[in-house]
Amino acid sequence: MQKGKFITVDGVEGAGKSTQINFICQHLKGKGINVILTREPGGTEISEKIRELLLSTDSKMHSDTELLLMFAARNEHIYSKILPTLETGDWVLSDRFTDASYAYQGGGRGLDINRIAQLEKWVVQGFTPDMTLLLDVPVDIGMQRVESRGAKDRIEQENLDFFNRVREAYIARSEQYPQRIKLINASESVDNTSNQIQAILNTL
Ligand code: Z5A
Repeated sequence: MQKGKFITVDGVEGAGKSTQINFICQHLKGKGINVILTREPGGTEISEKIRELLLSTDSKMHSDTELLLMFAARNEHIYSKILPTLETGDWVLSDRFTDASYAYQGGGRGLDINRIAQLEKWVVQGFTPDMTLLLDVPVDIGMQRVESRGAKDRIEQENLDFFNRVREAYIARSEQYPQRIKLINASESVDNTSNQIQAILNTL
């Protein structure tokens, strides 16, 4: 039985997830909430190994393999980390979750949404975040922010069209699930984004 709350943060590259996740963590801790920080793909020993495979530039990967590996990592993450933590009453804050598969593999790669939904039904089994903060930024702005970071991983090497499709898919999901997915304008300053997030978190 889930007791803690499950919050996810998602968005295109350079939207500021990592930056804002630290802010959210501090904000929740300040309210006396025990929260653990995790990420996808990753979060457990096995899922982090799958992440390495997924992001490595060493070899090409079939899009279906990519989707299946995302869900394999997610399966491990949910059942060995997220659910056991929520059962203790602690909260879980995850940098990305299933929405990313719809956005990147569905929108970006153009995979059939029904197949993603089938995997979601199998692996995630109706378990959804209590709240998803979707940081939205135009792709060119996001890319400029991460430009100085150096070597790109396998997915980061995709082109502008790919990331524009990813962004559109995220926005479409926020329109489909407006109660859960809170669309946040992340194109302004870090403080501006944090203020929007704080106002939303206070409604929880
Ligand atoms: N992926 C997938 O395809 N399918 C799935 O199901 C899942 C994931 C779960 C790894 O994710 C990849 O996996 C990702 C999607 C795919 N591929 N891509 N691309 P990740 O989350 O680990 O990697 P990421 O998307 O590359 O995250 P990121 O680039 O680190 O983005 P971010 O966390 O949103 O950005 P940040 O580090 O907070 O900020 C970037 C820079 O911008 C940094 O210098 C900040 O100081 C700066 N920044 C942040 N906010 C601002 C504002 N407001 N103004 C100016 N500058 C700012």
